[in-house]
Amino acid sequence: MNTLQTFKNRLAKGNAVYGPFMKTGDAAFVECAGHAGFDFAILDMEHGPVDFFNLQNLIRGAEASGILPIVRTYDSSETAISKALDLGAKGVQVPQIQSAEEAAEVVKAAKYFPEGERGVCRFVRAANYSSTPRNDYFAQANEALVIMQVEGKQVLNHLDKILAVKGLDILFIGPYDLSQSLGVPGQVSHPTVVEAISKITKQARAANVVTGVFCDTPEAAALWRSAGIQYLSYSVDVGIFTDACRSLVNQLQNNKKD
Ligand code: 3PY
Ligand code: MG
Repeated sequence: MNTLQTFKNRLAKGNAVYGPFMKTGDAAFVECAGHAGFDFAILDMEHGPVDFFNLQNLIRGAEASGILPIVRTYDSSETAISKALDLGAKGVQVPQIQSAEEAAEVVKAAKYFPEGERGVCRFVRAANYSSTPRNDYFAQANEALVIMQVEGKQVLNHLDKILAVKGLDILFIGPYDLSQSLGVPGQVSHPTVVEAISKITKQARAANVVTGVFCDTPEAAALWRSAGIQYLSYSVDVGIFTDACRSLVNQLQNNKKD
């Protein structure tokens, strides 16, 4: 069972955590990932078809199978962030962070006073619809993880300022968007992209900020784990299912005729 606290303890000890992106919008896939032993699932509102009504069922699926529900918001707006948290996400992962100012706004939207100015409502799923005593709820809500994605080469010029933003828990590197901004779209193992990811990782580790990255091969996961990245988002539900189908089809087509 991955509770938020056990998850944070593992990161604090330097351990790795693994989890896929979820794009199908079907809670069964989230439950499969949880029962299979992944640590977290990123419920994707940026590139997936998921809406907020659907999102709450994905979060229920995560809770039922012991996997930590993180929501990748569709953007960095206040509603995108606070609605995901209201529904019970244990963390938000915000794409395309461009500046320290934007990063500070994200923290403000994700935290209640005194760390932020998140819009207040305690009649929400995250507060058991008001059953959670109010003081407990506001304290516990401020524990949710704040993960920010950097994925453009322009950001590299002021990464130090983003890393200094109070309330940032994990700096996540998006290799696909990064590859595009470096002029090699989709080539996530291109030397320029690998060099940029290594540089960001070193800078973040020097600032004592936990890093995360997306990978879609076991080799990339091993490479980035050995570079000290701890939050490893491994592929996507639909990609994992496609790979499993392809490998099965290959095996079946190789059956000998009797
Ligand atoms: C990227 O690689 O751009 C991401 O956002 C992670 O999949
Ligand atoms: Mg991206």
